[in-house]
Amino acid sequence: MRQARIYHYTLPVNSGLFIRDQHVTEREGLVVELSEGAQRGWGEIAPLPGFSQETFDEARHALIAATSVWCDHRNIAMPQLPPSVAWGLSIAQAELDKRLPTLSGFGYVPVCTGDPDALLMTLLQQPAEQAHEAKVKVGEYEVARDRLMVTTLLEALPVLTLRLDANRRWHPEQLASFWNGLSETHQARIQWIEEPCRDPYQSLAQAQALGYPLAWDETLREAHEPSLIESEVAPVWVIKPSLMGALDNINQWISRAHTLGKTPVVSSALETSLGLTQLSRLASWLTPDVVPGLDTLGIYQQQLDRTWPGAPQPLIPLHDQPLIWINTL
Ligand code: OSB
Ligand code: MG
Repeated sequence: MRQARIYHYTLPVNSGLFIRDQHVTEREGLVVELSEGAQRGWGEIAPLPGFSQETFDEARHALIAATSVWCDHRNIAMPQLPPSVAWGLSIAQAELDKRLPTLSGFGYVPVCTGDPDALLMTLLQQPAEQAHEAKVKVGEYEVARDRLMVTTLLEALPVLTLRLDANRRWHPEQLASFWNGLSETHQARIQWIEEPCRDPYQSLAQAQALGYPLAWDETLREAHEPSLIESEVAPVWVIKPSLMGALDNINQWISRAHTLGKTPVVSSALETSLGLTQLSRLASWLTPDVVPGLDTLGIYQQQLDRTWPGAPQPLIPLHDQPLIWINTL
């Protein structure tokens, strides 16, 4: 017998660093629990405002309909579902089938919250053998301020390399001024710049002109000519599963990246500790050689259902969240 349960969580967050254009103080999402005989699997469905195409209500409706199909042993048309729903259901199914390995590296690249000293403390506490990598969100303040932050970090820690993410906030001239203002040795320690400009063709043209390594994130999820995302000046693809769809789909993105010689990097879309620990397992499984971008648990005041090792927030059980649906056939 198959059974599906859906929980609805609402958790306070402080997400300003990641969702900069909206004032979000609460993160709302669903957890689906699939069971079949003694096997069980869980998945998180949480559209991210400002990034997901679907709303929370659309996701909830689609999830309820799809769980009925699942309980009925019929095939779920995954490509027709909103990405967050397809991802959550497919990862719950993969857990139930024991296809998602339990091994998890729990590695992540720390994000600079704007305080370079706090980031340096975090980096110095990391195991010595772990590569010194960090991510800096740029483009919110003046170019000179971003450049000062980057050079301060690079000078403070000579082994450090940085991933930069502008979330499309730079004009091509600002990007050029930022990049040309760095010394060549500092440029060589920038792993990549993620989505520098509003128009991806500007990011591409500037990568060709300036020679910085470009990473695609938002652009991967928009319909564009393959020549744009496959361009050799963009060696990195940021993979955000809950914005991209079912596990099969994620697998295809990662294989396509590998085939093209690109680096796929698993990254968070502000999941709770439940979703985040699954992303860590996914990254250890499918992209074992790249440290994933999962330093987002800090926006939460609680952990949900599963713990991230070393995280300070108290754990709250899933069963304390309202159960909004049970589906049994
Ligand atoms: O642009 O990569 C982004 C988190 C939520 C929404 C968008 C983004 C992010 C992150 C996650 O930056 C952290 C990471 O990728 O290292
Ligand atoms: Mg990004």
